[in-house]
Amino acid sequence: MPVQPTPYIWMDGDLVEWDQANVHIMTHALHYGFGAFEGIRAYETERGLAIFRLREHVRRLMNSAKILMLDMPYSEDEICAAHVELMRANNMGPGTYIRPLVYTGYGETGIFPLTSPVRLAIATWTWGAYLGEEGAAKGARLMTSSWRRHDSNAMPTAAKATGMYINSGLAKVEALRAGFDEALMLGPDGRISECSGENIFIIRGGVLITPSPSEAGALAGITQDSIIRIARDLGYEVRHEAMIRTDIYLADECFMTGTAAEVIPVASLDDRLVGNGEPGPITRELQARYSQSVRGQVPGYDDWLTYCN
Ligand code: PPE
Repeated sequence: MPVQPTPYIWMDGDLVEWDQANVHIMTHALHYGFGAFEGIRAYETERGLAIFRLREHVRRLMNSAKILMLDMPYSEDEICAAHVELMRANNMGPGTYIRPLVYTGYGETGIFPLTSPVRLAIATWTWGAYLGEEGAAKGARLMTSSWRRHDSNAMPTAAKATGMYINSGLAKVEALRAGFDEALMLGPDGRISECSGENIFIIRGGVLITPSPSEAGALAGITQDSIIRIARDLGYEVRHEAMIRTDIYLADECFMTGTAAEVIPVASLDDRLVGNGEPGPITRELQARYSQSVRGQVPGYDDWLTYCN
């Protein structure tokens, strides 16, 4: 579905009208994929709209820029303030998704990226259920992709870099064309890394298991981190462990986490039902608790929210 325009896009310090927010065709990042982005959500709370874990997202954006050796032209505080400014200017409401993007702009041409100006833009739009309402409610059907996730010595897997998403895009197309909802990606060693845009958890004997992002070459998900904290606060044991695909076939429960996806149960992998194929009770509990926490309805997680009013 096309994005519904919102009034403004923040571009290099200015609020630019949506239709005017263009770049030149000679923009370096367009040719070589040299950029990094974030996906952030904002939720309605009793105290008004709040951005979920804004500082952690901005920090990860700064870290991605550092890995790419891009000289971020703004400080962490300035970028956080720009997000709030744009949220207010666009008068955003529930279901808001925020996309900051740092990239090499129009300057010199050629692979060497560091002579291009570094640009920063932020867009907001309303984004509903990532894999559809049905995915969130009934669970997603996954397939193991024939595309391997990046080797972290070929692509810096700790960075959320734009060009790296060719890999996710190929896997997603393969999965959807084969009639599935999402792709599970293995790392170069054959162990489970992550999905095209989500981290993965299984539950076995009441214990939550998720691959360590560094070991699995997966993005260190902020939702993954939030779920680990929520699960531990609820008294569950959570472990970082390497996983192979049969661990999912034989798990009691399985779910994916991501900012856009939030918490989505996994119904099956490669046509093997996970459990009985229905979202499991712990997945349901965590899904509900996450949904309440991001909306400021659970005491103890207030440090996660940046209020926009
Ligand atoms: N792995 C990948 C590859 C990934 O892109 C994301 C986020 C995650 C894990 C989860 O990270 P986090 O959002 O911090 O919990 N994917 C973003 C992009 C989605 C898109 O289609 O674009 C997102 O969820 O915003």
